[in-house]
Amino acid sequence: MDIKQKVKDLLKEAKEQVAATDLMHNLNQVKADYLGKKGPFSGLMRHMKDLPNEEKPTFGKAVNTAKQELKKAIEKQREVIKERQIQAKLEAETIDVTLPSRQFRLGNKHLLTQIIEHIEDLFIGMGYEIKEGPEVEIDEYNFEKLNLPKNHPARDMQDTFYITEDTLLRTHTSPVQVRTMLNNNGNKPIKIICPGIVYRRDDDDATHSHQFMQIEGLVVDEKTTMADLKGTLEIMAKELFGEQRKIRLRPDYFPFTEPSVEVDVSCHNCGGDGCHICKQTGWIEVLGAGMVNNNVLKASGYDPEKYQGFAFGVGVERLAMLKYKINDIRDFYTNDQRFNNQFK
Ligand code: 2NM
Repeated sequence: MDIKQKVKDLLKEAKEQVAATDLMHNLNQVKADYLGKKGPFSGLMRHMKDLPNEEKPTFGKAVNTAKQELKKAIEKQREVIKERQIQAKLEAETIDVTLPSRQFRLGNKHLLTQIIEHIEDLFIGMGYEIKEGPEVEIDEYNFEKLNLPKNHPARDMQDTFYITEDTLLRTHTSPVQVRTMLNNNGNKPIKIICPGIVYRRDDDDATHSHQFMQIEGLVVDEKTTMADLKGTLEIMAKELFGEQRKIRLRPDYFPFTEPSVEVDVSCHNCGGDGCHICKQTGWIEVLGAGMVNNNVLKASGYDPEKYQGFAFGVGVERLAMLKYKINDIRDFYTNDQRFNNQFK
């Protein structure tokens, strides 16, 4: 067979192989197979010695030209493979900008948060500041400075989670008010609202929780009276339960206030006529309050001869339960969306 034809056939076969290759590493293999030292082109070159001298240059040239052409074909195919890979990647990563977006479900604030913010807004409107403080407190601020010395019988009123002998989970937010008074060096008026989580050692049931939320208010100023307290609580009662509400104060006892009162609001359900909500009395007990005990003022650096104060405390869950007729306090904490979504 004509040796030049052999070169042609080999080149043709090799080019077909190259064109049929669509993976880069296969292409490299084809290149090595045909153009390597042990490949067919090298084999042909070794035949050169059998040719007549005058044919050698033409033959050598033909083989080299064929090799060059094959190399070119391989590089061209390399580009083709690269381009295909890019196209495949682009197709795989295509973003369809016409697809509808994912729907984010917007949640809503927890009912307790809503009520706290409502009360905060009301009091901010009356010139109060919001103060928060730590939930882990020292005995001194939670009890001692609130006229509840160690072994005081009233300490039994609030069963406490102790962490050490002197540190505990606060049983009310009053320690925030103590901290505020102490920071003022006894010579600045105070108007604050202190919302937050408090803890009591209770067995949980429908109306008790070992953890709940409280809002306490404190006003300290010169010439602060019980009338200021009553007017303030009336505004709060009307804001929360309706413009028609009335309040009444009944004597009570708290160690941190003297005198102390229990505050009833006329029933928002029956308007005061008597129903099952107010147990036929027309009144519902909603909060405790009083004039800040002189011992409390003194313990936090205020001179009771010059300053007086009033304070009140209200349980946020209880407010919510009354207002929305919720009969299990645990519904606030279990995050059942069927409950939460009712208060959008
Ligand atoms: C209540 C009832 C009565 C109260 C007292 C104080 C403080 F720190 F000023 F002494 N803060 N809150 C208070 C008074 C709280 O909760 C039922």
